[in-house]
Amino acid sequence: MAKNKRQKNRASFKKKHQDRVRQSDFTRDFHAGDQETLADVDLSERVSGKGELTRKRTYVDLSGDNASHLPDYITGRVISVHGLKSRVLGEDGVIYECALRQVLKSLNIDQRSAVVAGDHVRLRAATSRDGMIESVAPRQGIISRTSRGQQHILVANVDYLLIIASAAEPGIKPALIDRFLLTAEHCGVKPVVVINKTDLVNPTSLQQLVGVYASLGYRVLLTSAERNLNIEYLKALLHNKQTALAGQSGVGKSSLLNAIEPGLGLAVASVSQDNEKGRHTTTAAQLIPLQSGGAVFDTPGIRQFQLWDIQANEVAGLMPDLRPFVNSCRYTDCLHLNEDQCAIKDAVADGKIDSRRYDSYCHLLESDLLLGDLKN
Ligand SMILES: Nc1nc2c(ncn2[C@@H]2O[C@H](COP(=O)(O)OP(=O)(O)O)[C@@H](O)[C@H]2O)c(=O)[nH]1
Ligand SMILES: [Mg+2]
Ligand SMILES: [Zn+2]
Repeated sequence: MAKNKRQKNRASFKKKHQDRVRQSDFTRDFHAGDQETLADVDLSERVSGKGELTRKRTYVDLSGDNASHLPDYITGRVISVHGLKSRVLGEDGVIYECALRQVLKSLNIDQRSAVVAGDHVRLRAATSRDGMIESVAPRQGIISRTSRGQQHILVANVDYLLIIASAAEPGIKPALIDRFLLTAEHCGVKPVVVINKTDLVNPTSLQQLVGVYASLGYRVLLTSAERNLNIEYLKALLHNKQTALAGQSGVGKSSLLNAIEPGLGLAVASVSQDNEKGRHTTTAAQLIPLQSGGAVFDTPGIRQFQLWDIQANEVAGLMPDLRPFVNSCRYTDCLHLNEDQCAIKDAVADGKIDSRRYDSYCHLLESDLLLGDLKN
């Protein structure tokens, strides 16, 4: 049976999650003239003190309703959710298979995702391995996707979205990176771009792309899991952070994690066939605690991520390079596609906006958000 005296543990558990988070509108400070080096981007203060307050609130909720005198309550973190069962890593280090209290199921918490990977919960242990989730703390930094028009939260309480691409095999797809960046902006989660497999290309071929992202204030990290390049840097980045991974299959996500923490022993080179018969047939996210502190979320669902509630006219505002121009178009409802006297198209023509980024914008708008509308 779990014990009663949990206060101390609870306090130390809390500490891990007090990292400051990014102010969601930090990129507003961006000016087209700011040319920052990669190192500057990394070191610059792009976070605010907002996180500490909000995160503290999370814990007041966990412990603030007379839980302390009730026996056998344990706080924990949801590792994964499978149907009605959740695996929860308790503060005592035990993994509990948990059911969800009926009242929670019926509560409309964040649009039907009653409990998701990454949630901080309080559970009542029934046995040494089973328990019942009694409450879910308010969430920070959620990443969600849409399925049949409904929002599904994939992970909760994340600090970073680590967007992993590969320089080759598969070749780099900047439009996909842009799409994930938009996801991060929209979800208010700080993005970091990792370009792996740099051992397969001449690094100068990446310079232009990396330069554009760096100038937008996005942190970019060039890695090679194979050659152990920048692995220590990545490790330091993930230290004590809650990080969701995004990136297509084969770019080296598992390889990078294994390089950071060899003990993880994640399967490498898994192909999509494996997924169909393998352990994780669904898009269920899984939390992987790191020894160094912090955790990584393997989130297969992010691959099919859809921009669930972004309006077409919001997209430019979520792109830091387009944002400064959106209010200068002739039409207030300008979508910056075929309209005349469009400040964004002018800026592209003047070289103030990278034309590839603008192409990404157009593609995203036409393929994802407007669907067939434009053709009618
Ligand atoms: N050349 C090279 N190959 C890599 C690198 N990282 C991973 N790979 C290979 O890429 C394949 C896919 O890696 P994996 O980690 O399973 O990718 P995931 O699907 O994103 O998890 C495997 O064959 C790895 O050995 C790298 O930095 N350089
Ligand atoms: Mg993998
Ligand atoms: Zn316009």
